[in-house]
Amino acid sequence: MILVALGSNRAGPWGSPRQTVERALLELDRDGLKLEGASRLLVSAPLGPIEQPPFVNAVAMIATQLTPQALMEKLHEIERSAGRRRNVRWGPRTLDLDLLDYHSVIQDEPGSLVLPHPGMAERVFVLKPLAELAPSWIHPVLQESAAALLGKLDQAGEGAEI
Ligand code: PH2
Ligand code: MG
Ligand code: MG
Repeated sequence: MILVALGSNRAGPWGSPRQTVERALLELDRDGLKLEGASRLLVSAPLGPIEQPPFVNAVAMIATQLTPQALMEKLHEIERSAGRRRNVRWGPRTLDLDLLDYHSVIQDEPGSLVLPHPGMAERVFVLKPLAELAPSWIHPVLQESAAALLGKLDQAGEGAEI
């Protein structure tokens, strides 16, 4: 299973954050990528050190023959088409596409793509849509399901449906 997290909290060439995430889902279904499923779109308060607008988040399940690195480059290309400029770390962005899991591959070499995505198990804005899409997906390192990991987090006020 290949899982991608989507997030947007700034309007761009594809429109509002919501329109941007919807368009990104279409982009995940072309050019060698096949969209196999997606969660609903959720609105969540921004997590992190910077004051910024709320995010629209979702999680998608895709299929592709691309390697993890080639897929990551493809995701960056889609981010760029959506107007993403890489500047402030964790700052507002038109589109963020994070590779959460690639067929349960575990890799963590310095300077290379880390899989599964670090920190995903602590983030309601990732686990909530993931638990909706694939509740029995197992975190390759922690060996716990998306639903179980979500159950451990405080979800108060997070991830309202839009
Ligand atoms: N992404 C971040 C930082 N903070 N907060 C929410 N709610 N959703 C996000 O997608 C998000 C965030 C950096 O990628
Ligand atoms: Mg991110
Ligand atoms: Mg990212």
